[in-house]
Amino acid sequence: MALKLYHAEPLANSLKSLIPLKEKGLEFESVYIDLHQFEQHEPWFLAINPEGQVPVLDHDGVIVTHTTVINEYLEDAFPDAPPLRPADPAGKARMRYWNKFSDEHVMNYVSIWGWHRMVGVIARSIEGGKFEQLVQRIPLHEQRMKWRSARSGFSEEELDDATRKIETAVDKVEAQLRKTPWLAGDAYTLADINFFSYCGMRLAKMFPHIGTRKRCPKLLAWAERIEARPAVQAALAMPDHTNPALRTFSGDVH
Ligand SMILES: N[C@@H](CCC(=O)N[C@@H](CS)C(=O)NCC(=O)O)C(=O)O
Repeated sequence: MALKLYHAEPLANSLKSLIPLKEKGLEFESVYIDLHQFEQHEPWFLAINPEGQVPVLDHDGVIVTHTTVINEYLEDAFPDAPPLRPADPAGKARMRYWNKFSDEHVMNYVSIWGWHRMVGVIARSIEGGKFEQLVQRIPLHEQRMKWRSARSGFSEEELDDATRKIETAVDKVEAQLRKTPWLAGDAYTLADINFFSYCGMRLAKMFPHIGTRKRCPKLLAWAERIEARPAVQAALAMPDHTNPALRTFSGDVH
């Protein structure tokens, strides 16, 4: 059995699949993809994932992409490892509801702020002609547009809209955590790992302007509980090649 994960820094999507691998105690080969050098758009990597994104799981030649799919694949492929998914249908449905919520209503909006603060700086440091050449290689239309927006700068409207979406998400998660210790109920699941990786980790540092201390004390305590887990610490200790000058808001870079 050989497991390989192609991933970038332990942030956002890469972190979201590194944590389950560590929680489950699965041995895997780590293949670092340098997003700052656009390695994800190199032909050799596109041959593995034609969408040109990380992370990607390779399990004995079975290629699995998209974090939520990867994480459930690990549940199914390794039933003897510690589970991160409830066993009963209702619990599974609650977990999947929160996964869908984080994937559809959180990830992109946190990402806009990350791209605004960091990817924009990188994109603007590349000369115009060279930048267009790099953008032309990006397979997904939406990603091409996002790289261009990052270079020219997101509009105030886009940034305000993203903040509003993040506030709504934070309030929703806070309301749930007032009722149950974890998002899907009594147990820590992939749903917690999902929201934590996109938004929960270092929320107060990333979005001080939304007033987290008053607004979401349960969420902040929940995030601390997650961050203290040995598996999460191990995932966060994976190499980080981010330029330290750009790392201030690194929780949301990619
Ligand atoms: N829906 C995908 C999103 C993957 C994604 O956005 N990955 C980012 C890294 S966090 C990436 O590869 N960005 C580089 C790029 O798009 O050029 C998933 O869940 O895996």
